[in-house]
Amino acid sequence: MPRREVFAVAQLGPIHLADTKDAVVARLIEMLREAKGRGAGWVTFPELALTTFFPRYLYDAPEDYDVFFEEGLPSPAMVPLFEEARQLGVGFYLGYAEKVEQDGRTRRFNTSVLVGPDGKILGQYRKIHLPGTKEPIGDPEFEHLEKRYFEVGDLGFPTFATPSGRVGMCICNDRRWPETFRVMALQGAEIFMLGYNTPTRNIHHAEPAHLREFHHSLSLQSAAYQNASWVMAAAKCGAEDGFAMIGGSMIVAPTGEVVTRATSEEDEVITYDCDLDLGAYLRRTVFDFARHRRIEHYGLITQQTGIEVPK
Ligand code: CDV
Repeated sequence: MPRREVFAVAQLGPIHLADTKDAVVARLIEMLREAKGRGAGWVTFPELALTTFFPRYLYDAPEDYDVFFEEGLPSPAMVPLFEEARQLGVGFYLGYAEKVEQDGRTRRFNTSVLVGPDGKILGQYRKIHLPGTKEPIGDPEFEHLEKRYFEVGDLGFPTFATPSGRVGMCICNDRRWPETFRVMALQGAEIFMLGYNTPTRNIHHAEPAHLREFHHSLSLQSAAYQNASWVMAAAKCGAEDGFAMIGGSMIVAPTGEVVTRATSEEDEVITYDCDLDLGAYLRRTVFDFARHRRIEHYGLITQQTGIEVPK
């Protein structure tokens, strides 16, 4: 009996500073219903899906930026989404800014949560590869202050058993680092879910616009192929108060092929009927990790971060 499941990716168009969380959640619910109508059992929503991409702005006092954060799970703003998903029997991935009392102090993370089709919280992931800076660079066009507002995630790259297969989560910049996906694949992940907010202009250096989408796609396609897993990638995109972000939400098969891709920079649902045994076949053959990996030669990957040229 082949294992098949329809997965949906719900891309979000812009969320402006003036937009309320209630209005955003209403948009998420509309897309959830559309996904269910197309037979989807799971929906992947973007990174920081409840607000504008606030790390582009400089705030000093926590009371000025706490409005972007969620406390509790579900937070009050999330309750209607959790309730609707449970009633529809649809599982989902949702990115949000998390504020939590932990280890005797207030901590803030760029987080995603995985909720099962029965409404049960399966687990969280806290973003590890935080891009940008802690201090402003002084150019409002290119500020990206994730290191200011968030701590590096402390949960590793966990994976979660679901009725549709084992799911691993990551967030945006994590997709540029192959270690992210390999660590999840080594735990048996068959489906990677991720949300992203990727500025259309590179925050590091000027480059041709087409490279932004190319590198996004390249990262996801190689992650899918090299780990024989499905990738569900959801953008928040379009111009948020004039700050443009790429779309390109997509579902990638374990062969590395993009099987469906969003065409707009607005709210848009894409779906695909995924054959989960396709990945299992590749993991028994070309990517049979147990037979072919040579860990005795991979030590440097966990022993050093930067380049150290041998003497
Ligand atoms: N939100 C992100 O993590 N954005 C990064 C940008 C800043 C490079 C990304 O990888 O798309």
